[in-house]
Amino acid sequence: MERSGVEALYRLDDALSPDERAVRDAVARVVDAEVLPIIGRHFREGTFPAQLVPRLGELGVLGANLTGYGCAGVSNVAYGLGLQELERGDSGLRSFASVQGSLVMYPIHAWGSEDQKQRFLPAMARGACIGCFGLTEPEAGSDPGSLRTRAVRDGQDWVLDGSKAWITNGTVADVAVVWAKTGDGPDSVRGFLVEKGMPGFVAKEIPGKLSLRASWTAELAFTEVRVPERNVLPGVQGLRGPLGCLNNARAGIAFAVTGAAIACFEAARSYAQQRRQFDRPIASFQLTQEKLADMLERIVQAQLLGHRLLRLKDEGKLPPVLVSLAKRANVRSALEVARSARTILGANGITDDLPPLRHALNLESVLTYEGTHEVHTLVLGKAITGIDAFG
Ligand code: TGC
Ligand code: FAD
Repeated sequence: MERSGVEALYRLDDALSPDERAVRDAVARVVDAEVLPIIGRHFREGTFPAQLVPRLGELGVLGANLTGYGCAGVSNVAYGLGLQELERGDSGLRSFASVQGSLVMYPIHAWGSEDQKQRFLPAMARGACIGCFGLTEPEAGSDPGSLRTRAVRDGQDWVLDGSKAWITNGTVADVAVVWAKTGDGPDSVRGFLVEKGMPGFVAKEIPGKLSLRASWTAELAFTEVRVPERNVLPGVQGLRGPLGCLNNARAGIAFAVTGAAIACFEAARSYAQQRRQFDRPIASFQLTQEKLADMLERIVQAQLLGHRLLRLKDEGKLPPVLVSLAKRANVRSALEVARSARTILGANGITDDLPPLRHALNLESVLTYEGTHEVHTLVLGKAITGIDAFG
C-alpha cells in the first residue's frame, strides 16, 4: 500500500476539489524533494531550513486561506492539506507556516488597518517578511489573561514593557504581533505590531530544546519600546483577539498533525517488511501487524475528523469547542502513532536517520502549544457539563 493508498482508503480524495488536490500535491512534491533529504540534519544541528521560506511563498501556502493582499484565497481544507504535507516533513516547518499565516497574517487581515494590511500582508505571503506571535510569557502560559506586558499611551505612541517566552520565529521575525494590557484586566488586551530594530526590543533564541529542533524559538524582551499608533491593531480588544487567532491556528494544526503520523506509519511499515528476525520479516509477527493496524486506524479517524472540521470552517459553522476536540484528539493520535512506529524500528528507531522519534519529540511540543491537552480537555468539560473548571 503506497502513501496514496492510505489516503484512498475511505475515498477522501473524492471529497476534495481538483484545486485542493493540486495544493496538496504541489506541497508534497516540494517536501519530498527539498525537505526530506535535509530535515534530519537540521534537526540534529538545531537549525531551521531558512532557504525554504521563499519557497513556501512561491507555493502560496503562507496565509493561503486568506483573500486579497497577495494571499492565495484557497479553502480551509486546501490550507490544511498544505500544512499536513509540511508536517509530514517536520512539525517545525508546519509551525513556521502556522505562525506566519494563522497567528500573524490572520489578525492583520481580520483587525488591521488598510495601511497595516498593505505594508505587511503581500510581503508575508511571499515569505519576504517573517512574523511571530507573542502571547505566552514566563508567568502566563495556559492562562493568558494573567499576562503582564503593558502598553502605556504617550502622545502619538504607546510605550511597551514586558517579556514573552517560547515565541516561534521570534529571533528572525521582521514583525511581532505582541499582546499587551493597556489597563488592568484582560479586557484591556490589545495587539501591537512591533518591528525588528525598534529600540528596546530584543529577541534571544532559547537553547537546549529536545523538541522542534528545526524551528526558531525565542524569548522576547521589551524595554520602553515606542510603538506608533499606526502599529496598533485597531479592530480588536480583549482576549478574544489572541484567542481568535489561536482558534484559527488550532484548526489547521488539528488537520496537519496527521502528516507526521503518515510519515511515521510509512517508515514503520516499510522497515517491518524489510527487517528480518527469527528468519521472517518482522511484519509477519501478529504483534507488529496489530501496531500497524492501530496506527492506520488512528490516521483514518484523524483524517475524517480533520476533514469535517475544516469543511465546517469553510461553511462558517465551526464553534471553538469543536476545534478543541479535534486538536486534542488528533495530536494525541499522532503522538501515539509516532511512539508506536518507533518501537517497530528497534534500535535504529532512536537515530535521526529514520523519522518516527523526531516526529514523536516534535509532537510533544504540539501537545503543549496552542492550548495544552489538559486545557482542551477542560474546554470540552465546560461544554459537556456547563461548569467552568478554570474558575
Ligand atoms: P474566556 O473568559 O473563556 O474568554 C475570553 C474571551 O475570549 C473569547 N474566546 C475565544 N474566541 C475565539 N476562539 C476561542 N477559542 C476562544 N476562547 C475564548 C471569549 O468568547 C471571550 O470573548 P469576549 O469578547 O466575550 O470577552 O477566557 P479564559 O481566560 O477563561 O481562558 C480560557 C482558556 C483557558 C481556554 C484560554 O485562555 C486558552 O485557550 N488558554 C490556552 C492558551 C494558549 O493556547 N496559548 C497558545 C499561545 S500561541 C502558541 O502556542 C503558538 S505555537 C506555535 C505554532 O502554532 O506552531
Ligand atoms: P503551563 O500553563 O504552566 O502548564 C503546565 C502544566 O499545567 C500543563 O500540563 C498544563 O496543561 C497544566 N495546567 C495549567 N493550567 C491547568 C488547569 N487549569 N487545569 C489542569 N491543568 C492545567 N506561545 C506563543 O505565544 N507564541 C508562540 O509562537 C509559541 N510557540 C511555542 C513553540 C514551542 C516549541 C513551545 C513548546 C511553546 C510555544 N508557545 C508559544 C507557548 C505555548 O503556547 C505554551 O507553552 C502553552 O500555552 C502552555 O503554557 P506553559 O508552557 O506556560 O505551561
